[in-house]
Amino acid sequence: MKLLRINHLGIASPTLEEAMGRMGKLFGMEAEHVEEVVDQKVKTAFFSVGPSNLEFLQPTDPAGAVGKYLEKKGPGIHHVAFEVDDVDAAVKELLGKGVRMIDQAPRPGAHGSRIAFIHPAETGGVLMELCQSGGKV
Ligand code: CMX
Repeated sequence: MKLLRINHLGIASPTLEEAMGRMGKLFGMEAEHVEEVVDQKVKTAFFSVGPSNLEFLQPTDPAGAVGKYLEKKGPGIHHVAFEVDDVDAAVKELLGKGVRMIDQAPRPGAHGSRIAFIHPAETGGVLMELCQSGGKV
């Protein structure tokens, strides 16, 4: 597999309103896309930064991955997402190497993307996402 770019950094935030207000105040930026990803129990807001993005994540369920993260660690960088051209092949490749994957097959992400997470125990403590862009970011 080839990592094409950092598609986004995911940042856990108690509310999108607060995160969007801060981006406006600090950088004069507005969110380009806001979307609920039901499967992941989050609402997301995307800000484009050059070839990459910031994805703010508000939990919709305290028992979801971001809800639990906020409860334990507070707001901050939650994951890094690498874009690949074929996420199915990338997941198969990692599974074939015996890598512990959170997702055994890609799931739906924001912007029509398909995503799969590698367990942080395999990555030196950084939650890594592989994503195949839906063509919009
Ligand atoms: N980054 C790094 N480490 C993390 C982490 C994160 N974001 N979230 C949890 N961990 C670590 C914890 O520190 C803990 O480590 P230790 O065992 O060394 O203490 C370990 O993972 C287990 O943590 P936990 O709080 O018990 O949480 P769970 O095992 O229930 O879940 C994880 C952890 C990573 C498996 C879960 O968060 C997950 O499945 N994540 C993938 C899906 C996801 O994050 N979705 C939200 C974003 C969706 C989107 O961008 O659209």
